Amino acid sequence: MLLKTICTIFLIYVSVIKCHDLYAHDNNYAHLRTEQSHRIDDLLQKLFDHIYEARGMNREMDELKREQVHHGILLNELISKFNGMDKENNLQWNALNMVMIELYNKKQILIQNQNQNQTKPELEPIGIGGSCIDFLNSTQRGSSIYSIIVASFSQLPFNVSCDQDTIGGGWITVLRRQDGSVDFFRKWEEYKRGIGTLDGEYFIGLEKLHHLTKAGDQELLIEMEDFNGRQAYAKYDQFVIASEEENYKLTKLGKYAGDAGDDLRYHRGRMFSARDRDNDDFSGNCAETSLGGWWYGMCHQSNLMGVYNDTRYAKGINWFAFTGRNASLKKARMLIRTKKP
Ligand SMILES: [Ca+2]
Repeated sequence: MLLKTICTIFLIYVSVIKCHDLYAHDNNYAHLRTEQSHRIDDLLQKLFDHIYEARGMNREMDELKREQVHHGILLNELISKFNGMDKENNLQWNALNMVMIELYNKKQILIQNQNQNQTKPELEPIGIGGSCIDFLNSTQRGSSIYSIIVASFSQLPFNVSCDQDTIGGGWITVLRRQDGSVDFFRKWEEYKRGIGTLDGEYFIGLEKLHHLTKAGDQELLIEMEDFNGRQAYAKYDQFVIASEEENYKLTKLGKYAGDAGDDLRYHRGRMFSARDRDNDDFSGNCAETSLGGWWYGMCHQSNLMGVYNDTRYAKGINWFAFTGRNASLKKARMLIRTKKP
């Protein structure tokens, strides 16, 4: 009985323990499920958050893309407007630039005059004009070096040698031959730019000559002297040299006056030629055979840029009616003057 009782108690004890274990196990299981569920909830929440965030980012991206397109359109509009304004701006810029250059030149002249007044008070200010004739009444310096501006050539002034004494003055010296100190058998670019110095043997250069004469309001004076001291002159009431595109053609030559003979007439309508630029009507190159540069035809009646004191046929400084072709002039000058209206 006791044994039965003990057995019964033992069985009951085992059952209770078991039940307790089962209960505890059930409790743990429930707890785990709850924990798992929370984790899943957290994960889901985080996932939703990410999705929400991603959607937000997509919206921002779309907005950015729209803005980019909008800015692109604005930029294109600005570029086309800028291109449209380009020409107008250029004109305004050029005008502004010209004013700036003018101001700069005036400032330079003021500085130059100031310096001259400080160092050489006896000299008149040089000043700037468009031609030697502009200085006839403005200064007492007489024949000298002056600065002129020829706007079509450059906004910057350049110096010229003015003769204010011969036949009323106002002459720009274009060519001067006097002692053979300068070689005049040159290439095209040198005739274009100019040769020698203002106070010596000199040629002003075809480019300046073109710009000075293209308006057709210049008269031309040519003075000459031979080695026997004989003097003569030729004067024309119009003188025009074309642009380099036309090879500096002598396009216009006005009425002749003088006692040297009308020996530039033959060269009217002819282009300039140099040793490296044959524009003449001769089968050979007149510049090579006459050793100079001129408005050669076949080849010349005058050759003022020939070789100094060269008496060989047609190679010297010739003026046919005055020297023939076997004598060279001792002195020769070409001068131009703006005609009075
Ligand atoms: Ca030729």
